[in-house]
Amino acid sequence: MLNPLPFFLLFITAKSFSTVAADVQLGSTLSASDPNSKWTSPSQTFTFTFITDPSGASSAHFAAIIYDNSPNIPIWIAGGSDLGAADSTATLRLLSNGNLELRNGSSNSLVWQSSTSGRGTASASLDDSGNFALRNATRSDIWSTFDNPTDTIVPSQNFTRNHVLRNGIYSFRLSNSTGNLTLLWNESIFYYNSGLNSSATVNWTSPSLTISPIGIITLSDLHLSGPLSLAYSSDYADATIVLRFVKLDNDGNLRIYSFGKGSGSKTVTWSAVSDQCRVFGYCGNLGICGYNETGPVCSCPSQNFEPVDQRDSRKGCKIKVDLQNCQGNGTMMQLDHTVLLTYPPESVADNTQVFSTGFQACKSNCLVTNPCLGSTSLADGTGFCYQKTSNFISGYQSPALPSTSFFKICGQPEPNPPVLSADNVKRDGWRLKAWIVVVVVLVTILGLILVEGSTWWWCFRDSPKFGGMSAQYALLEYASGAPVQFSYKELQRTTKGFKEKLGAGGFGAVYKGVLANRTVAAVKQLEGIEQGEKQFRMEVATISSTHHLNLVRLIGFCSEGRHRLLVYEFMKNGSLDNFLFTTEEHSGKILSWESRYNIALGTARGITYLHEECRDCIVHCDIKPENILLDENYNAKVSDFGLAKLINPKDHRYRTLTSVRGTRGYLAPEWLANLPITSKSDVYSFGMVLLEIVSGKRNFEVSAETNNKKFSLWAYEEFDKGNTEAIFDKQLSKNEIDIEQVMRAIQVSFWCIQEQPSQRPVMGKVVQMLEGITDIGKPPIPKGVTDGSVSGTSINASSISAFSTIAPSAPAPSSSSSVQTPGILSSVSARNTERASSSLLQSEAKSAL
Ligand SMILES: *[C@@H]1O[C@H](CO)[C@@H](O)[C@H](O)[C@H]1NC(C)=O
Ligand SMILES: *[C@@H]1O[C@H](CO)[C@@H](O)[C@H](O)[C@H]1NC(C)=O
Ligand SMILES: *[C@@H]1O[C@H](CO)[C@@H](O)[C@H](O)[C@H]1NC(C)=O
Ligand SMILES: *[C@@H]1O[C@H](CO)[C@@H](O)[C@H](O)[C@H]1NC(C)=O
Ligand SMILES: *[C@@H]1O[C@H](CO)[C@@H](O)[C@H](O)[C@H]1NC(C)=O
Ligand SMILES: *[C@@H]1O[C@H](CO)[C@@H](O)[C@H](O)[C@H]1NC(C)=O
Ligand SMILES: *[C@@H]1O[C@H](CO)[C@@H](O)[C@H](O)[C@H]1NC(C)=O
Ligand SMILES: *[C@@H]1O[C@H](CO)[C@@H](O)[C@H](O)[C@H]1NC(C)=O
Ligand SMILES: *[C@@H]1O[C@H](CO)[C@@H](O)[C@H](O)[C@H]1NC(C)=O
Ligand SMILES: *[C@@H]1O[C@H](CO)[C@@H](O)[C@H](O)[C@H]1NC(C)=O
Ligand SMILES: *[C@@H]1O[C@H](CO)[C@@H](O)[C@H](O)[C@H]1NC(C)=O
Ligand SMILES: CC(=O)N[C@H]1CO[C@H](CO)[C@@H](O)[C@@H]1O
Repeated sequence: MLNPLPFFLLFITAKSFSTVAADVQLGSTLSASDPNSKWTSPSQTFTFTFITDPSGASSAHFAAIIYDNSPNIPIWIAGGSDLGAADSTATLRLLSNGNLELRNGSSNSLVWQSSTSGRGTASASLDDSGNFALRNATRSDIWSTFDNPTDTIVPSQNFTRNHVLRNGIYSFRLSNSTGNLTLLWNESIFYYNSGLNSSATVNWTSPSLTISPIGIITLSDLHLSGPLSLAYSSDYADATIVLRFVKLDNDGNLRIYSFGKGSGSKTVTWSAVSDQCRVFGYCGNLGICGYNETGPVCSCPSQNFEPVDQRDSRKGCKIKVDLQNCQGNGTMMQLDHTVLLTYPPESVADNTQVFSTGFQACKSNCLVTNPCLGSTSLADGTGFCYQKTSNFISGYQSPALPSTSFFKICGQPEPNPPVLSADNVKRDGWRLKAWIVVVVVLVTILGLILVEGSTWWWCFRDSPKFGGMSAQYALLEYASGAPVQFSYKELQRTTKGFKEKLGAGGFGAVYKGVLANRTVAAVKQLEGIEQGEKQFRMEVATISSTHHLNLVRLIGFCSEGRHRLLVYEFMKNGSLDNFLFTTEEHSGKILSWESRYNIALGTARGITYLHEECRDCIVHCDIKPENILLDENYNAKVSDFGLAKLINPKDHRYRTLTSVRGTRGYLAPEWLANLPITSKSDVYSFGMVLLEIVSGKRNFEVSAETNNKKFSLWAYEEFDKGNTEAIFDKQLSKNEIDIEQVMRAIQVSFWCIQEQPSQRPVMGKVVQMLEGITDIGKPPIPKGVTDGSVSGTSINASSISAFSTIAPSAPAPSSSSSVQTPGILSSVSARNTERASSSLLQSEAKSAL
């Protein structure tokens, strides 16, 4: 007779294990040649089986855990996608000693193993979370795929600082000290290092990164009361997404992917490095990264070089004639709009690697220096020259880059054949003209400086009154671009006691002044600044170190007691709004389409420089027609950049002012939704301005003509109907309009005002789109403008939700310590702004120059 007790026990055991069922028995085998051999999770969400190379590059087989039986979504690969390649008869065995082994069928050679033999493995199972674990008799994990990730993280997987994602030469880790997300090339070069700016307040003990099921990358720690959000996927909280995961791709970028139900394909919803060419070594040694219509492209610097592998341009290039066999015949080959990135970065302290010199000297110095393989001359006003001696050089070419690079070669330079298109030819002609203008302007300015300088010196050399000041106005100081410090008295005199007011911006009133050397200047009296003297000077230094044709130049400053003033170059033609939104009586002020297009392009270039190319990158935060000034030639110059950081967030006056600005319709939705402010917020504002440049109407204007809808929304509807003519300014005469340019501008503006920051292009891309270098797809409807009118200083909840898709249940996205004061403007905390500008821009931009 059966003893009832063991039977009962058996029953209990089976019952309690049924939730984790689908156990894999020791001795089980998966075989690549049998498509039906697989281990599945209890509800069949995940499957452990053999797949063929997901990239399609080879015929190799991989033992992988895949999602939803879909071979193109492997979330874990035995040995990783580089070392785990096996043949078509390979097997994966869970041996009775507890080791998991992948062997090639042909040679029986070991490809990969879990190294868990003799550690008491009693069972193994694949869970519905996607984790495959080997467990001992008391069901404690001995080894698991979550603890040994390859290149992917899925929700419910904890990624700690002991873990690494790898793909090829790239790896991803959490920094031990700061909890930052770091991406490395060859285990040594950081090209992305970004996280929360809270290192000062958090002592990380066990930081752990997760991708939440609604699509937010969060960081948790024992010390924190709750997880902190680091990155948002563009479709976060979208309920139709069934799986999200973070993956380190083989191009070195870390991305969040979404997999929608029934869509069968994955989409990218966030990338760590927004500019793929900024991924170190993306194009290999001596490869140059640039963009064509479809994406990043790798090429060789010139025909003096050849690809290492004809079939894979990412493998890099080699020089055809070795420099060592070239005594005396070396020359420098010039590449415009190119920077060379090397590792280790040249040390600014070492004046043989980085120094200030002219363009020609930067070229010739390298030619006579050994070892020097190339050099980069920055044309951003600093005149810095970087000498490249490293044995790994990675280049980046973009029409928006103001720098020129040189490669040392043997013999005559043989440039790459130009990509000839009618468009290019037109642009080249235009460029030549632009160059002539630039040269003429420069010569004129130099002449003027000399004449004025010597006249001035002649007049005042004997005047003791000016003796003290002359040092300040020395030519040398002007040439170095250092801002001049003025006394408050001096500026009072200059502006005749602040008499002639030019306007009142968000940061204070602006007055006209005439400097001692008769230069007309605009003097801005800052309000609401409570920063210390030192901080103010630092910001002034940052602002004045930005030199660009399309940025208003800072001449000097004053910091005395509580007075804080900035002195800018004076713009004859005032701000753009005066020209765009004029009434009939000033019809003399209508701008031609050509000027408008140049203003749009100039503005975009100025902002690109602020975002991507200057040394301390800046998010403007307040782009609007009032802040775009025009010189006598109607060149656009962006003003008021770098000021957002100076304002004390506790100053209520400023808040009020900001909220008034907010009503003007240029603020990106993330300002209202308390999301991090990034350079993409500027892109949004630029998009609104661009639409206004085309239409001559305020984007938030509501009238009967626009069916009582906000202009920007109505404009999209007309555009969608194909009725673009309705959008552009009636005051422009039809025959002078370049319809192709207008169409481009309209489409670009709709891309820029997309609600999701990640859908908006970066400014560099905007420049390329406007120039017609990059194709522009049809923009989707910008949801953010569908509702509208945010009025007054208070914004009600309904208008916030209309601006964002955050479900009410979604956790409030918060930075560690942003001040949670009631009212919408708590989001405009300087901290947010600072984080935006530092984490997203500096880390990328500074990584490898
Ligand atoms: C196993 O086979 C694959 C595909 O043929 C091959 O690439 C790999 O080098 C082999 N590995 C070993 C260890 O033999
Ligand atoms: C299983 O592993 C856990 C943790 O390592 C250990 O405490 C336990 O004793 C092990 N059980 C057996 C049966 O070895
Ligand atoms: C991840 O970490 C959290 C908190 O630290 C813990 O509750 C959870 O069980 C962990 N998940 C896994 C799969 O280890
Ligand atoms: C962080 O520290 C842990 C344990 O000390 C170590 O295993 C890990 O490799 C370190 N990670 C980095 C990125 O240095
Ligand atoms: C990566 O680093 C190792 C050791 O530092 C070096 O030997 C190797 O050449 C590097 N790889 C490349 C592609 O430069
Ligand atoms: C972090 O650690 C340091 C040194 O152990 C300690 O002085 C400091 O108070 C800690 N900070 C926090 C926020 O716990
Ligand atoms: C852009 O470059 C890629 C990679 O070289 C190429 O496959 C693609 O066809 C190019 N696209 C265009 C429009 O030239
Ligand atoms: C340098 O160039 C000249 C003319 O092209 C050639 O005759 C000479 O052999 C070259 N010298 C070397 C060292 O290559
Ligand atoms: C006049 O003085 C200011 C301040 O030093 C300087 O920036 C400006 O270039 C000078 N103008 C001329 C024409 O020299
Ligand atoms: C703009 O500048 C030009 C050139 O100095 C001048 O002729 C024109 O009158 C100015 N326009 C306005 C509206 O001030
Ligand atoms: C960590 O990230 C913050 C913010 O992104 C950045 O300011 C800081 O420099 C990073 N830390 C390191 C060590 O690079
Ligand atoms: C780079 C950056 O923005 N760092 C700031 C982080 O926060 C501390 C104070 O919390 C500031 O002092 C840093 O300047």
